[in-house]
Amino acid sequence: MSEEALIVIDVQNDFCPGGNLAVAEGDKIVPLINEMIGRFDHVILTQDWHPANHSSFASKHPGKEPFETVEMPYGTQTLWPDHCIQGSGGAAFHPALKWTKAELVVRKGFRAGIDSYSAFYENDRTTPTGLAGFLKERGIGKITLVGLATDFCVAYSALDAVKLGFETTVRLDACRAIDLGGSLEMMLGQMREAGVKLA
Ligand code: VGL
Ligand code: ZN
Repeated sequence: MSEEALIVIDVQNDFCPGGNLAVAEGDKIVPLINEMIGRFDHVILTQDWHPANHSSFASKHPGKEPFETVEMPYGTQTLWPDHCIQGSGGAAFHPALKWTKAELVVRKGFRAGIDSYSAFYENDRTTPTGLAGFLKERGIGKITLVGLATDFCVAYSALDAVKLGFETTVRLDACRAIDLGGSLEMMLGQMREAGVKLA
C-alpha cells in the first residue's frame, strides 16, 4: 500500500495580501490547510526562494513591467514583481501556517537564470528539484496539493505529478489563483484533461 502526502505549495507572505505578489484571499486558505496538515500522515512544503537578481523579476529587464513576458532560452517567461527573495520576510511562510509537522521543505527558483513553478521540475522542464525521488524512495504514491497559486505553482506541480505517475488531487477550496489573462480557466482545463482530480 502506498503512502499519501499533503504538499503545501508556497504559502508565503509575498503571495498573501500585503505581499509583493499578493494573491487575492491568499491568506484565507491557511485555516483549512492547517486542518488538513493535522489529518495527513506526511506533509511537505514548498517555498519559492529567489536570489535578488532572479531573471523572472521584471526589475531585471529594462523597459519591462511586471506581468509582461520575455523570451528565455527555455521559452516564454512571465515577469513578476520582485518576490520571495531568499531570507526576506516575504519569503517566510505565513505566520499562521502550522508548518512544524513538515518532513521536507522543497525550495525552488534559486537558480538566477531559471524560474520554477512546479515542485518537481524547473521551467526549463528538465531540471529536477529532487521531490519525485524523495516521494518514490519514501513509498509515497498519492499526493494532495493545496496552496498558492492555483494557476501557476499548484497547477504546474499537479501536471508534473500525474506525468510522473502519482495519484494526484488538487483541493481547490484550499488554493487561490493569480488569474492572469485567463490562466485559471486554462490551467483547470489542462489539469482535468491530464487526470488530476479536482476536489
Ligand atoms: C508563483 C509566480 C512566481 C506561485 C511563484 O507560487 O504560483 N507564481 N513565483
Ligand atoms: Zn517566484
